[in-house]
Amino acid sequence: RDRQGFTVFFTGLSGSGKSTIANALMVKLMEMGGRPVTLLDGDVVRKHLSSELGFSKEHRDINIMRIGYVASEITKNGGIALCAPIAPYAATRRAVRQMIEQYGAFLEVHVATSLEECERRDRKGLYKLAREGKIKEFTGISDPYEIPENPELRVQTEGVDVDYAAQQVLLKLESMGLI
Ligand code: GGZ
Repeated sequence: RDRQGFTVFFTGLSGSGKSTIANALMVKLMEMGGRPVTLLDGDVVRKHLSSELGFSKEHRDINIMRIGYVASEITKNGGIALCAPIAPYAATRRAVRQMIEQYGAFLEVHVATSLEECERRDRKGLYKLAREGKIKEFTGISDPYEIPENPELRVQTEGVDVDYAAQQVLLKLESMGLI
C-alpha cells in the first residue's frame, strides 16, 4: 500500500541530541522496510550543501530553506526525510512547513534539552569557546533560539535514553497514520 511521504523536522540547541535521535529513528524506520529514508543532518548539510554559509540570521535562513527544499522533494516523491538542524527561527521553520505540507506531512519535533544541560554536556567543547567569545553568534549563548510553540512533539532527553525518544516519534507517526 502506498502511503504519503513525510518529513520529520528536529529542532533544538547544539548538543541537544537531534542527530542522535534522528539516527536512532532512521534505523527503526529502515528496519520496517519498504521506503527510502533520507537523513539531512546539520553538520552533513553544512559540509555538502551549505559550505559557503556562516551563522548570521541570513545564512541560517538560507541553510534551513535548502534543507526544506530537499525534504520537500523527498516528501513529494513519497519518501521519508529526517532533518536535524538547529533551525533557531520560528518564521523559517514555518516557511519550511508550508513548503512541505503541499506534498505530504510535516512533523516538527522539538528536542527540548535545556541550555544548562547542553552546556554541561558540551560534547564538542563549543559552549566553552562560545563563552570565551571565540565563537561568535553561538545559539543559546550569543544568538537566539526561538522555542517552538506548537510542535507536533516535544521530546525530553534528560534522564531518558535515545531509543525511548526515537520510539516516541515512531508512536506519533503511527498515530498520524503515516507508518
Ligand atoms: C550554532 C554552531 C555555530 C554557531 C558552529 N551557532 O553541535 P554541532 O556544532 O555539531 O551543531 C552545530 C552546527 C549548527 O549548524 P546548523 O546548520 O544546524 O545551524 S542552523 O540551523 O542555525 O543553520 C554546531 C556548529 O554547527 N556551530 N558555529 N555560531 N552552532
